[in-house]
Amino acid sequence: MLIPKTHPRATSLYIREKLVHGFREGLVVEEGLLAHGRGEMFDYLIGEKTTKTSQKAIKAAARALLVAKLPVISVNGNFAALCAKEIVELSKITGAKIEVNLFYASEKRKKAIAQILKKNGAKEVLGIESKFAKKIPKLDSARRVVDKRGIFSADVILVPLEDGDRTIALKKFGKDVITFDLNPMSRTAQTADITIVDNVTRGMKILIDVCKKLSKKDLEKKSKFDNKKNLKKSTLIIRKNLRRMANA
Ligand code: PTJ
Repeated sequence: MLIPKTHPRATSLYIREKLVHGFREGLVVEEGLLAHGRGEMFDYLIGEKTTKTSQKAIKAAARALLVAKLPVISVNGNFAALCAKEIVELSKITGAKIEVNLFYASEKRKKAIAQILKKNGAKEVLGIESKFAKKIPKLDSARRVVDKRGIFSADVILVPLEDGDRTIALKKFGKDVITFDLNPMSRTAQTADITIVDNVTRGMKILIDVCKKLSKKDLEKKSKFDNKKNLKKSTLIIRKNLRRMANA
C-alpha cells in the first residue's frame, strides 16, 4: 500500500506497514499485531514523542548496559520486525549478546528472526540451538527456555514488549531488567528496573546515540534512577494530555 508522505499520520502508518511486512515474512505472530495496536494507543496518549522522562530512562538504560558484565538483548517477533538494524548496532556498541526468545515459540519463527538479524550484521544469535537450552525457574510460558550462554547467565537484560510473568521471573532469578513498554501501567513496566515508556522505533535510535556519547566519567557515577518515580511522571503526562484534549 502506498502511504503518501503528506499524510498527517504517515510515520505511524509506516511503522504499522513494517510490522505487517514482518508478519508476512514469518517474523511476527497474529497476536503481535494486536500488541502493536495496544502500543499505538498508548503512543497516542503520550504524544507520539520521546518525553524528557523517557530520555532519563534511556540514559539509565545506556549506563546499565555499558557497565554490565554480561548484557543480553532479548528479541521477540515484533522487536525484530521493527528494529533489526538497531538491535545489531546496540549489541555492537554495548557488547551485549543477542538472544531470540519468544512467547509464542516456534522453531521456524526463531530461525527467521535469527536470519533477519544476521542479514543486518549480527555475528551470533543465541536462543536457537537446543543443546544450550536452560530453564528460568518459576515460569510456565515458552519464554522460560533460554540460552545458557545468554539470558541464563546475564546480569542485565533488555526485554522490550515483554509479558509481565517473565519480568517477574527474571527479577526473582536475580537479573536486572530494562524494558521498552509504551504502557506505563503494565506489569512489565511496573516490575522492571528501568522502563523506557517510548516506542521502540524511536527509543532504540536514541539509546544507541546515548551509548555512543556517555563518557567514562559518566559510567563511574552511581545511578540515581528511580523507576517508580519515573513511571508516575509518564502517567502524569498521559493525564495532562487527556486534560488538554478534554478542555480544548
Ligand atoms: O514474538 P512473541 O511470540 O514473543 O510475542 C510477542 C508479543 C508482543 C505478541 C507478546 O510479547 C505479547 O503479547 O505482548 P503483550 O503482553 O501484548 O505486551 C506488549 C506490550 O508492549 C504492551 O504493553 C504494549 O503497549 C507495548 N508495545 C507494543 N508495541 C510497542 C510497545 N512498546 C514499545 N514500542 C512498541 N512499538
